[in-house]
Amino acid sequence: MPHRYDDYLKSELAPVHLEKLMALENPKLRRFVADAIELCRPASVYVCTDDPDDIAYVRRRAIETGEEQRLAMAGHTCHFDGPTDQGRDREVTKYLVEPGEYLGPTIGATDRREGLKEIRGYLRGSMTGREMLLRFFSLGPVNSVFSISGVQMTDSFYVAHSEDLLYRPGYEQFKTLGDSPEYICVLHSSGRLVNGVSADVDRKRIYIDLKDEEVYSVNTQYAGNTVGFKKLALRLAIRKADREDWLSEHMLIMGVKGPGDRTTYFTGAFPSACGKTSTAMLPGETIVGDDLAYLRRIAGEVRAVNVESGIFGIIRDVNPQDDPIIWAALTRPGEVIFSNVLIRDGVPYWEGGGREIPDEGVNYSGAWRHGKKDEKGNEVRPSHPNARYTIRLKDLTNLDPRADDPHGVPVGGVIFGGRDSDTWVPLQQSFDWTHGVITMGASLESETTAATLGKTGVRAFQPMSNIDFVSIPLGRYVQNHLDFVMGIDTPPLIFAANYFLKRKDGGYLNGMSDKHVWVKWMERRVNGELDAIRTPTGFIPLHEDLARLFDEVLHKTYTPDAYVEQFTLRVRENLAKLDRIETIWRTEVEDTPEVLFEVLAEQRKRLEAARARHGDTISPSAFTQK
Ligand code: OXD
Ligand code: MN
Repeated sequence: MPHRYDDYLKSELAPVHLEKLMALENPKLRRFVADAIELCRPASVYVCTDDPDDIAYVRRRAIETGEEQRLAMAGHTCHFDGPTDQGRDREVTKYLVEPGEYLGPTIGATDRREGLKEIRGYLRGSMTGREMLLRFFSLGPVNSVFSISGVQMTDSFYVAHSEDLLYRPGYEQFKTLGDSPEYICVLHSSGRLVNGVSADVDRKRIYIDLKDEEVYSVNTQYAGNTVGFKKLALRLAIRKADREDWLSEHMLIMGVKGPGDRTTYFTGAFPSACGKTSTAMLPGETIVGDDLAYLRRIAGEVRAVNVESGIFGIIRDVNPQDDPIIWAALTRPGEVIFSNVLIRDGVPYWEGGGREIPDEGVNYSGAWRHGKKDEKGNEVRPSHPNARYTIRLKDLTNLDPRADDPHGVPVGGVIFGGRDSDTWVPLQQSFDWTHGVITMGASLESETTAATLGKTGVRAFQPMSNIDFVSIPLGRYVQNHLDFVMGIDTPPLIFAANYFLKRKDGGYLNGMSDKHVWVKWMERRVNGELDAIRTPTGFIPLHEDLARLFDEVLHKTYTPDAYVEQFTLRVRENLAKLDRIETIWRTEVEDTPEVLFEVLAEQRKRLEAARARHGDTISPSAFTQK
């Protein structure tokens, strides 16, 4: 049945684009698009299908508009975000909630009516003289029980181009929706641009409307704030997962090789810039995804898919020794978008990249030369600590053969890990699912990083590494994790990893590649092949098993002294952490499940009993093998 907004669309869209939109036969979509056009007033509208010509158009226009510049190597481009737009902005990212709806104090929210009024005010006329793009994607493999459709409207060719690398094409899948309203809508405008970057930084807003499943983002370009299907859709997917009884997580997915031809799949939740991508990229193993996972129970198993099909990764420290596969993808012809690196003569440079950084070039601050200071007198680094690369996973040589499997991969283990300099041992396994969800996932803390704006290195509560994105009351979110394995005979094992433990003198206790040994140990544990030592906080490895794996995997000797230093239980720190965690769950979260306090209390009892017998630092040899 024709609607009044159909006439409006007819008057605004060129026939070729109108036809592509109408072919979707989706009334909610037509209403949303008509409203967005009326609000943002673009000069024209371009509807992209999955057709390679449409995709090539976006790529070409990103260069022509100056949002991306061509680099010396074929297919490589660079984009700069503004100096105050270099990370996810938590302060101005909010959920729009109805009066009376309460998500809890840890979750930024604002009144829906007020918020819509404010952000729509900023969007009004924001696309004047520019083209609005419509892009359709599938979150998760196409035509799968996991997949969610999404549509993004944006006036940024850089954003639309990035999405092309990061998500599976979804126009054809959208057709199969018919008139269903079950998909995610995102409207983004970079706002007023000066020298190609969003100028009205004090009017930067990212609002997520929980009622209509719509996301609005304005006056920002940084992909974490604008690429709708990354962190913005994650927030809506967590709501959907809550309604439908599955999990939407900030997790990597990888295949770890065991003896013979065996591959065991793991998911891993690490906060941004805490080793998620480098774990998923361990050499000899296979990557399914490095950032976002949907998990479902299917036929008595936990199965997972990667929401994405590309990587928006931190480029700092990507070098031929530590990340040979990514390095190769970044240094051969092919489609790569670099952002916020230093450019000199068409070549990108970044810190820790293993090549000498020139003394001058161009970066997000404009012309740059060594020693440049910003207006506050702080040194401007050649590349931003959160500078990034965007690539397709299929351009990597280690992509798992099942990465696009519509049934997902079976999950054998779940890893939780944060940036923790003084408390957790480098590796441990929980006693069971509940113990892992509570003392590892829901107790995760991590020092802040450059992936979000604000001070770095501050210890922060990071349950499941997902705190920035949780969109339901936090207690309910944890309860969903606890309930998730109901009816599953052998739930995945849960592990806690800590790559960032330090000695008292401040040096890291582990090398960057040690994590490879840890995942190999986890793989053997999932397959019931190795013993472990039972400590008050979980099972830890035996020295002899790690020594064998260090030799096999890294060809390194792993001494008993190193083992004891790394795996000594720091009782005081663990008790202090329990205090912090319990206080947050008790005083800041209203709907904490009672079992969380019981499990934390049991952990406290075990730690206190161990301290009474052995003191504040306890060597692994004090505990028994099991
Ligand atoms: C990301 C992030 O970009 O979490 O993945 O910031
Ligand atoms: Mn992330």
